[in-house]
Amino acid sequence: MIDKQFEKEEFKKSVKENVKFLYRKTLEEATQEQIFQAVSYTVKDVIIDNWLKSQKAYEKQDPKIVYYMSMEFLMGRALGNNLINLGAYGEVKEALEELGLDINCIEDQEPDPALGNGGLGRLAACFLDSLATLNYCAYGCGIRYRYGMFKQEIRDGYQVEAPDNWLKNGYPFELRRPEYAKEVHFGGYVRVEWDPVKNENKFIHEGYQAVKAVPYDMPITGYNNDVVNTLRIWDAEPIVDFNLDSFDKGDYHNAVEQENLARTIVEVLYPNDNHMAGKELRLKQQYFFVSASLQAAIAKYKKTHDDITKLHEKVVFQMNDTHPTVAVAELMRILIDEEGLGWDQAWDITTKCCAYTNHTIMSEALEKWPIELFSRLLPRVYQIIEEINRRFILEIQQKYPGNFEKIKKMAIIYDGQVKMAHLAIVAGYSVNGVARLHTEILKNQELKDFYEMMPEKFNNKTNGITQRRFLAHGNPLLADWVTDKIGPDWITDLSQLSKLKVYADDEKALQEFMTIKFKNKERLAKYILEHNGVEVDPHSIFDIQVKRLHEYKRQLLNILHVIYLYNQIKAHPEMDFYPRTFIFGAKASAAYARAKKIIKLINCVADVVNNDASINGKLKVVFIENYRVSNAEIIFAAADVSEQISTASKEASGTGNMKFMLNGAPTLGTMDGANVEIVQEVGEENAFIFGMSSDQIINYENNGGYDPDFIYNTDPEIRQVLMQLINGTFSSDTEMFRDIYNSLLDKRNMPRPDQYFILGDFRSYAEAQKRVEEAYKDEKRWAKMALLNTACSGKFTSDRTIQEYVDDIWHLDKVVVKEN
Ligand code: NBX
Repeated sequence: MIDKQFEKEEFKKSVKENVKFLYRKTLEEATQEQIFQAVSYTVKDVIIDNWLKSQKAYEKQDPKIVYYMSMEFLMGRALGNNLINLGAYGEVKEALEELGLDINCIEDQEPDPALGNGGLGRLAACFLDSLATLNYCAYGCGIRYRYGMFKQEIRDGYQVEAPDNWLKNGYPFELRRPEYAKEVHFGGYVRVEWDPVKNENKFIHEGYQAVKAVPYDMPITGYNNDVVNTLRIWDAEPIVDFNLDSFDKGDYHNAVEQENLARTIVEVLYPNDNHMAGKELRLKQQYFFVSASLQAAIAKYKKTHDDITKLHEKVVFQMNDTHPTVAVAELMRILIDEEGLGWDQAWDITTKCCAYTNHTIMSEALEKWPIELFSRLLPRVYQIIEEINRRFILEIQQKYPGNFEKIKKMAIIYDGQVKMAHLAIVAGYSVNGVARLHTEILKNQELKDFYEMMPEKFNNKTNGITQRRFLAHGNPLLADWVTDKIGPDWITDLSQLSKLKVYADDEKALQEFMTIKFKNKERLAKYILEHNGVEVDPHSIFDIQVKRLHEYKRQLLNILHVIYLYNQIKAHPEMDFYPRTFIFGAKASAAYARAKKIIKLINCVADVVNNDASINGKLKVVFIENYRVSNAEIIFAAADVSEQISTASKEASGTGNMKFMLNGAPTLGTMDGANVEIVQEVGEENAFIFGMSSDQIINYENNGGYDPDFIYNTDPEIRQVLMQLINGTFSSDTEMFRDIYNSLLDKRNMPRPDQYFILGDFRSYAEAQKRVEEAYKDEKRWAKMALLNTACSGKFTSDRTIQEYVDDIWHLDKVVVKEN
C-alpha cells in the first residue's frame, strides 16, 4: 500500500512548493541538487509523521530499548533507501519522470554520509535498518563528524585524500535537537570530601573543561511498518559564547582552550580500519559521545521510571568493538556520583546493561591507552577503572591462587596501560564474535583465559547485511525477477530465497538470471567509463575485490596473480584464455604507507596490462576510485567473482562476501571468517576455496617453520613475478616497489617475511582461479552456480543476526506502530 502522501499529484505539488520555498525558483530553474533537497524534504515530511507515531507507540508500550553504541555508522545515501522502505520508490520514480526528472540523477546528488571506515561501520548501519524493520525500539548513538571518510582521488596512480565536506549544502535528513544537549567534562582533578550524612567519601570533579554535546537525529525507517527509529549523532559546541569577560578574570587561556576543544572534537573521523593510532583526540571523541549518550539514555529512563536499580529491565548498551567501552566506567560514575548508589549496586546494574562485540583479533587494533593520558583526560573515570581492576584481580586470585601469570595476562590495567577489551569483557554480560570461526578463535586463542574464567558470557553472532539496500535498492532488475518468481516476502524474510533452488536447472530461468547479470555489468562498465575513463568489456569475467586496503586482506596476492596471468598470456599467446576484468576498489588509511604503495602497484600494473595491444584485451585491470556505499551497490550487482582472499584467521567475518553472494557471485576465497558459513550454505561445489586453513596459519605463527624464501627459490614463475616488482616492468623507478618486495622476502621484515602467507597460498590461489575459468566457460554450469549463490544466501540477512541478538542478548519487546 502506498502512503497517501505519495499519491503522485500530491507528491509533485509538494516538490514544486519546496523548490519555491527553499530556493525561490521554479522546477525548471532549479539545479539537480536543489531538486534533490526539495524531494528529500517532501519525503522527510512523511517520515516525520511516522517518527511521531513511533514515538507515541513507544511511550505507550514502554518497550526495552537497545542503544547501539558505535564510533561509526556508514549509512550511505538515505533518499533511495527511505523510498524503498516506505514502499514508495516506484511511485516517486514515476512522479519524477512526469516532471521530466530521472530519479537516479536526483539520488546521485546526495552525498554519502560516510561516518565510518568499512565493515564495522556498515554493519552498524545494516543493524539499524533491521531493528526498525523487525519492530524493535533502538537508538544508534554516535558522532556527527564534520568530515567523514576522506574522498579518494587517484593521481598518477597514487591515492590522494580529499576532505569529505558532506554537510556543505545542508543534509536534509537530520534534525538538530538542542533541547536535549548535555555537558561533557574533560581534564581537571578529583577532590575527595567526607559526606557525614551518608558516612562515606564523595568524589567531586573540579577544574575541568566543559563541552556542550548537541544531538542531531536521523530517522531510520523500517520496511513497510511505519516504524521510524533514531540515529542520534552528537555535535560539539562551546558551552558559552567565547567572551572577553574571561580575559578580565585571568581565565583567558582556559576559555580559549575550551573553545578549541569544542571545535576540534568532532572535526573528523579517524580513517584507520583495524588499526589503533593511540591519539588523545580519539579518546576525547570516545568519551564525548559515550557520556552524552548515557546521560540522555538515563534521563529518558528516569522520565517514566523511578527505580534506577531496574535500569537493565528497560535498557541495554551494545558496544560496537572497544571504541565505546569507556561507557562501562561512565555508567558507574553516573550511578555512583550522580544517582547516589553504592559501588555494589552500581556494578550490578552496569554488568546487566553492557554487552560487547569483538570485531578483530589483529593485535595492532586492540585498544590500549597509556595510564598517563587516560588519567589526565578522565581523572574520575580512571579512578573507577582502577577500582574495577582492583576487584577483578582479587577475583582472579581467588579463582587461581598463586597464579600471577593470569593476573599479568588478564588485568585491565597492566604495563602502564588501560586495556579496553579486558574492561569490556569484565563489565559486559555478553561477549560475542561476528562469525563462527572468529568466535572459536576468540574462545580458544585470543581470549582463552577469559573464556575459561567466564565461559557463560561468550557467544557467536554471525554478521549479516540488509537486503533492502543491497538487493531491493542496489539491484532492481534482480529484485523484480526474484519477486516475480517467489513473491515479495523475501524483502522481510530472506530465507524465502531458498525457493529459487527449483530454478537451478530451469534453462529459461537461468538465462533470465544471466541476462540480468549482463545488464548490471553494462551498468558498471558505463560507470567505470564515466568515472575512470577505462573501457571494459561486459562479456569478460568481472572478477572483483572491493574492501578496505589492508595487507591481511591480500589485495597484493590478487595483483601478483594478475601479473602471473599476464606473463602466461605473453609467453603463450596461443593459449586458450577467457577474457577477464580484474576490478579493485579500496581506500588505504592515510598513514599506511605500504597499503598506499599497493594501490600504486595495482594502477601501474593496470597501465602496462591495459595498454599492451599484444594481449588482445584478454586482461583488463581497473581501480575504481573512491569506493563507497553508493558505488558499492552498483559493483556488487555486476560481479561474476567475489574475491575474499584474506589470510585464514585474520578476517573476523567479512560482510562484502555476503553482498556478492546475495547478488549471485560465487566466492573465490579462503576458509576465513564468514566464508566458512557461506560455503556451508551454498555447497563447496558452488564456491572456489583455496589456501591454508586457520589452524595451519596459527600453527606457523606460534611455532615457525614458514619459509617464503624456499618458494621463491623453487618456483620460477613466482620468482619472475616478484622480480618484476623491482626490475622496471611496472615502473621505471626500480625502487618504487622495493618495500613490497622486501615485505615478502626480507628477513628483517617484522614480525617475519611474508607475514600474510602470500607466497604460501599463491599456487593454491592460481589453481582456484583456473577452476573459475573452467567453470565460467561452461555457461550453464556457471549460471546454475550464480543462481544457487543467491538462492542460498538467506542466512546472511542482518534480520537474522538482529533476531539472534534479541533472543540471546538484548531480550527486546516487539512494538506495534502500524495499525492494521
Ligand atoms: O568488522 C571489521 C572486520 O574486519 C570484518 O571482518 C567484519 O566483518 C566487520 C563487521 O563485523 N572491522 C572493522 O571494520 N574495523 C574497523 O573498521 C576499525 C575501525 C577503527 C578502529 C579499529 C577497527 N580503531
